[in-house]
Amino acid sequence: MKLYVTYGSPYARLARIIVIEKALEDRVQIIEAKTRTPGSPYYQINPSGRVPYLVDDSGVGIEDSQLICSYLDRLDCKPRFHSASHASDWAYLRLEFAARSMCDGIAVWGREIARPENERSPTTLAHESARAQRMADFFEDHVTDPTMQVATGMAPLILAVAIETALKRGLGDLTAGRPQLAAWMRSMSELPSMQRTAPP
Ligand SMILES: N[C@@H](CCC(=O)N[C@@H](CS)C(=O)NCC(=O)O)C(=O)O
Repeated sequence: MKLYVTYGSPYARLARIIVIEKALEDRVQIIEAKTRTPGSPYYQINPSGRVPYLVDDSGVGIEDSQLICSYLDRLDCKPRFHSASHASDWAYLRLEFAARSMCDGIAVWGREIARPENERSPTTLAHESARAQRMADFFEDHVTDPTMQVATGMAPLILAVAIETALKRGLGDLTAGRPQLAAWMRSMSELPSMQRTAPP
């Protein structure tokens, strides 16, 4: 299989983490895609131009980190991050989707800050920065939930990737002044799969 990524993408990082966690490195070739480039050859492979994108052994391509992580996790029929009980566990699901929402906002901030300075929207930056702070407050109160502990689902991985992306892109340390989130993040950052996929 081929997994198309960029090394700065938080979404592609989630797929790369699952490849490591599920010991799929021999089966999945990681390929760097050229995104956001007019005429990129990658658009012939994935017309949306987004990463991550997985092409399976029969040549069928699927996009979106949510689908790709679920697919990779289930290859051995022993999903560790997509348990059947989570599928209807609303207490867990609301945390997973809150983490996705936080990650989406941080990705928007990252895209905006990557533009030339005269093309950036201060309104968008301020809006996403405030959202990230509110979401960090929310998770300060929820990271002690049993379902937020390592290897119980996608929610902890998404939140940890979001927080590290914010730090890397200059949005700041969202764990500062939030002791529970800081302690939780320290243990998440020690995971080999997090360390081996840290953005350049
Ligand atoms: N919902 C998608 C989001 C993927 C996404 O937005 N990827 C960004 C990188 S962080 C991308 O490929 N952008 C290139 C583009 O918009 O052309 C997922 O979870 O995979």
